[in-house]
Amino acid sequence: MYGSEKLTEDSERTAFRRAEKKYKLYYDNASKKKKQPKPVDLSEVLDYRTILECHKLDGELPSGVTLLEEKFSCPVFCLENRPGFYFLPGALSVEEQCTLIRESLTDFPQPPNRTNHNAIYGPIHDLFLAAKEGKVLVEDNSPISLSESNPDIINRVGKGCKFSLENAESAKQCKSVSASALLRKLRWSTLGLQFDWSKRNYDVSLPHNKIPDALSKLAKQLAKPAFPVGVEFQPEGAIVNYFALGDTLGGHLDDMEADWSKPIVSLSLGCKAIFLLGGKSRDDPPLAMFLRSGDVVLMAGEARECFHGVPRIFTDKENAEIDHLEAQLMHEDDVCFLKYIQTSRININIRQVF
Ligand SMILES: O=C(O)CCC(=O)C(=O)O
Repeated sequence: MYGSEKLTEDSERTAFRRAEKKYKLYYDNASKKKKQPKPVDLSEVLDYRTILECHKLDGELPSGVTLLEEKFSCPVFCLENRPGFYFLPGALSVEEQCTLIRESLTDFPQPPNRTNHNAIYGPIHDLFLAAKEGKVLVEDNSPISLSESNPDIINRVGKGCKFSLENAESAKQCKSVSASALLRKLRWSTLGLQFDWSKRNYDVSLPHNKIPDALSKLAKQLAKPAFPVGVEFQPEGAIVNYFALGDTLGGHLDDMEADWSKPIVSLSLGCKAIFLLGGKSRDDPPLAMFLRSGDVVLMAGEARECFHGVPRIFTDKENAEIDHLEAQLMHEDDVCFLKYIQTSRININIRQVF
């Protein structure tokens, strides 16, 4: 979750912070022409896809990695020194990934679900459609001159202001920000029980819908490896994180749910990322692992007490590894989703709150 930890001088010195810095995107100043990402050594990043391929060939696994018996619908890896952590490589079909990408951009950010834009702009309906249609978000009853019409002005507008989505032409005399700029700045939306980031807690009094049935059913199925037979996951809340190039999710704990024996079910969509799984202290050196589109992570029990974060996403053709999505989202109705996901990553993490 965002905003749970401040970076102090001390945290700069922890093993977790050092790993974050190692993998974070920095640019090479040496190159005068195009900005070039600084090369990073990825040799220590665990790659469960390769581990699985090798295991199929020779039956071997790296030390400390185990594979659960084949009683689930997909392979499930565990780590001996991180009980409660499960990695399900490629657990989502390409079709499931595409459906979830579409929903994450259209349905999931719809009110009453809240997004990071709520605090400034109030609820925004149909943001993705508005971005596609080139609309702008305009403050009602507040004409300003054209020369002032830039995103800074919007940033100065306080809480509780009313905005509406208009065509660019009719917005010329008002404070405005383009819907496509807002879409690029969409960082999170919340489904089901709404999370109040200022109090870092769930606020059950906020209007909310149930977690969509299809997502709930999928999460129940995926969560099975983390449950004893006969006990079922009850999805009550979810956070959808949207990452663009250079975005990171700092090391944190997800500690606001009542029962930590219940897993967080975390789905990866779009560009490949590096996930850091630390220990109970920031001083414990974290393990780095690749998260690709379609991978699923479960964190339950002791793993719920482990710091984790995302220091890097890869949006370049070679490293993003989204060819399968590009092939599937070719239809003209899907081009807008494809364009978004070619430079983005979406994470949906589903929780049982009580
Ligand atoms: O993006 C991810 O894979 C992790 C997300 C996460 O840790 C969170 O939202 O708490």
